[in-house]
Amino acid sequence: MTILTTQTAVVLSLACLLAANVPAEVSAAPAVAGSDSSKLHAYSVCKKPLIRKEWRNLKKSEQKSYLNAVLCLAKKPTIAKRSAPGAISRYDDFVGVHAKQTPEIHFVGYFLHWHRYFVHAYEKALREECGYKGAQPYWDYTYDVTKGGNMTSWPLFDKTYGFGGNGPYVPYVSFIPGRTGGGCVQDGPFTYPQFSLSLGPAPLPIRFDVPPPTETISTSATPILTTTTTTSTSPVPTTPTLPKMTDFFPPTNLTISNPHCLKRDFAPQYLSDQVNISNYRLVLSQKDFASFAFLLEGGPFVDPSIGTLHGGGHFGVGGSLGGMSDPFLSPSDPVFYMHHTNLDRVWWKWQKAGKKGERYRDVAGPIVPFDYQNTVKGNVTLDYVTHLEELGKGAKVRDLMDTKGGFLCYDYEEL
Ligand SMILES: [Cu+2]
Repeated sequence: MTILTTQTAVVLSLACLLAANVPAEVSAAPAVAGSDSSKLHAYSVCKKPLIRKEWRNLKKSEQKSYLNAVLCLAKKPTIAKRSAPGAISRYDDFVGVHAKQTPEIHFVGYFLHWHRYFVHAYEKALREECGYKGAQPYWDYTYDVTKGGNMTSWPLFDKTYGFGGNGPYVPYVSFIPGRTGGGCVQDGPFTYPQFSLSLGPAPLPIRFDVPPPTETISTSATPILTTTTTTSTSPVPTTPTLPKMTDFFPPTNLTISNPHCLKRDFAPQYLSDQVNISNYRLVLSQKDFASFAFLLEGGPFVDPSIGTLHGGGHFGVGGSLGGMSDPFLSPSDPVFYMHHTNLDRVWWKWQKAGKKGERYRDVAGPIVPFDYQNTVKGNVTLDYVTHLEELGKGAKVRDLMDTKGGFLCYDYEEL
């Protein structure tokens, strides 16, 4: 046990404050490097974590101030012109940085870490640039899906104390069953032109119809990461062709400014098939990070009969034509942050359930997207560095493991 002198404590608190504004490399991380992470909180400089709450647990005044802060961000000028020259607002910056990095940050071992850092940067911008006093909230869709009812009747989509509802129905053939919208959001705070997006939309048709590489789909009910490789009779070893995000979805030209509305395309049946309580429990029951993250994120290698929380949230709200369903531009919909904060909560919950803090240092999964068998490169380690372009400097995976590790300082309140 380390006993801190008052002076050391002051220095550490200052370090915590500074850590919120400086790159993670200079945060308190070295203090835990190579140490037992079960003692991580003993070394932590996070004394007053922000408490992230479920949307319906916020007071009406808190809901209003959160929504107003998002609108404020959409009115502030961009700072991410290098990554996304077409960005106009600070809100666009987040859409642009996500879009730019989409080919590298999904279906990799640091998918959850990157999105944890990204949501943290967004929460920080809302607080520091738009005067928001609270923490980033989350949306527990499993709760709504279990209760049932029309999606537009759920608190998150309330037109006064929520994010507004669906777009009007637009006919379109897609693999998302039972989609009900597709047009511009009609009510609530995020209607056009009050809320205007500059980047995108992606060219249609979005290629949802591209079949995944069938030989690598696991058909087991339990996700298995050691999928068998196809045997080749050729004496020359060949590098397997891994899928790329752009095989499935067209990237957007980020140099063009094109002010447009936010679209939603609710797919209620799809949502409840994907994020129901049994899939939620299956994710949380995984024993190691590789299986947990693999199943939570979903994708073409996961048995399609198993729902995914990540895909469910995106396509359940975005259908085929909504902002949430474009893997590049999905932060176009402010609901993106409610969804990814919920995924972060699920990870937080899973980490907390580990013995002796072992899950605060458990990381795995490929560096190269879809390279689950490490045929191209190895797995992500605690020293792997990721960044957010203009929105956040390099941070080690190690610094993003614990929500109260010092660089990050927040906790969750559950329903
Ligand atoms: Cu993403």
